[in-house]
Amino acid sequence: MRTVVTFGTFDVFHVGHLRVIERAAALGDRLVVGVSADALNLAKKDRLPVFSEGERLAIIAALKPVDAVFLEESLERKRSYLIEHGADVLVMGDDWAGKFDEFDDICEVVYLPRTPAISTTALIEKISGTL
Ligand code: C2G
Repeated sequence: MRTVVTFGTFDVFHVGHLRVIERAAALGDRLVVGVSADALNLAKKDRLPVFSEGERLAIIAALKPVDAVFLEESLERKRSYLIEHGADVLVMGDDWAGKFDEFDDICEVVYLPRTPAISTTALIEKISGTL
């Protein structure tokens, strides 16, 4: 049983999120997703996500390729999350390329290319512009 773990905010869920989840799941037998907490986003990005952590966890947990979800409360706890969830592979988008190589002593680290031309920020701007 090869367990894949990935992390993300997944706010205003879109097809770029879906594609990375599908590609992550295809790298193993079981996919566990760490969804970043509202407080973590506020601290790191200076704004709260549009959808709350409870809503984002519910959306991710309902996806067919996802076997389990957990709340990512601290960026500094990645190593313990990986151990706790039995990661054989850590998958991140290539916006994080090289940033998690330190975990290659406990699991394989894979960076996947982002889906072009779609982002939560662009969607928020597009929607705000139409109101
Ligand atoms: N993604 C993608 N293509 C896009 C947009 C996003 O492949 N067009 C991927 C990202 O690379 C990431 C995942 O979707 O793997 C979630 O993206 P974000 O919600 O932006 O996640 P982020 O805020 O970078 O994660 O420990 C990391 C934190 O959880 C933050």
